[in-house]
Amino acid sequence: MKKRIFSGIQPSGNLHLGNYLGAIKNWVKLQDEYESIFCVVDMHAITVPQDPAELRRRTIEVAKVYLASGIDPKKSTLFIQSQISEHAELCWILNTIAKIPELEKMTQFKDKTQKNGKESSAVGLFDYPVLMAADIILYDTELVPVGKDQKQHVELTRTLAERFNKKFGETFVIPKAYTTETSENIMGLDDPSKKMSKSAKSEYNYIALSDDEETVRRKIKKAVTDSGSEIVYSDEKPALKNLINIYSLLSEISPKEIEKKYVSKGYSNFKNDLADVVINFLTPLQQKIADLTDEKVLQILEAGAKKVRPIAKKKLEEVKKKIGFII
Ligand code: AQP
Repeated sequence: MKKRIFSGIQPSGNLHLGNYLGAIKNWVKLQDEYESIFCVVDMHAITVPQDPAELRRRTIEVAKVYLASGIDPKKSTLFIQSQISEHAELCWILNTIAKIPELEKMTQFKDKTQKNGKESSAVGLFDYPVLMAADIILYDTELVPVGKDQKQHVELTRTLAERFNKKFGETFVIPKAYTTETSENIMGLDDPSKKMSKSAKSEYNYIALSDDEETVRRKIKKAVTDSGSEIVYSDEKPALKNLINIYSLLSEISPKEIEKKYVSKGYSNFKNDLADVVINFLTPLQQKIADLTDEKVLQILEAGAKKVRPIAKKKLEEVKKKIGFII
């Protein structure tokens, strides 16, 4: 029996290089080895305000990115989170064992409330990690391939699953986060102290997977760099380190080799070549996305929902029985 992996991305904005390099790139490799379930987590997306028409469009767009990146529906199951109501039901049950200080500690919640103000933040944003825990343990997931920014949420998932098992008897598999060096956080191009993010205020924070050539060149040109003119890969130069990481992950050239290649060549040469590397990656991906019709993608998502529904139903029934609900 293959081990099961589960992961998802929110249709909360334009997918960017961080989402690809931190998550999707790993999924594509893992689908041969693991029974893979990949979800478009639209219920997570509405934890911050979304325009309904845009949400619908982006939900399909995220699934297109999965497929165009190489997620093969013959090997992996793809579905939309809100089509399986068990996620929300299990989230509610887990809410009753999760503790408020555990959620208050979550970095993503702190970052997002800081960005938008606590007064205007929804309760759903606070509860986001509990819904994520429900997503994962509903399917007896063993591994969760995520970017490093999500490791803390997977830790909380483990805590909640263990707590439930202890209280009500063995029910959930305890999942592990799966991160590799390619799940390294890709940082914002405008601020290397914060991760690249779909919901960033400035478009100069990220390179969207849908950006055209001119936009990519403009954004990379504007990307902040550190003092000095040498191309060196070092923690003392976080902005440059981030750009070298992107270059390296997209070209499979190691950071050391990149350093060598640009000895006494300066930022401008390096940035021009980085723009070429990014464009060479994005152009075929964008073509594949354009070739996918909405109808085809919706068919794949429906077939995926049909496949996972019985698994989710069975697990939730087990949970309900254990906690004393009459089913
Ligand atoms: N900057 C990043 N570097 C590496 N990995 C990243 N991921 C996101 N940003 C980076 C990984 O992408 C997957 C999907 O993330 P998500 O959409 O569910 O939520 P997120 O982590 O909150 O992503 P964003 O882009 O920052 O979205 P918004 O701005 O809407 O919150 C996850 O595996 C994540 O680790």
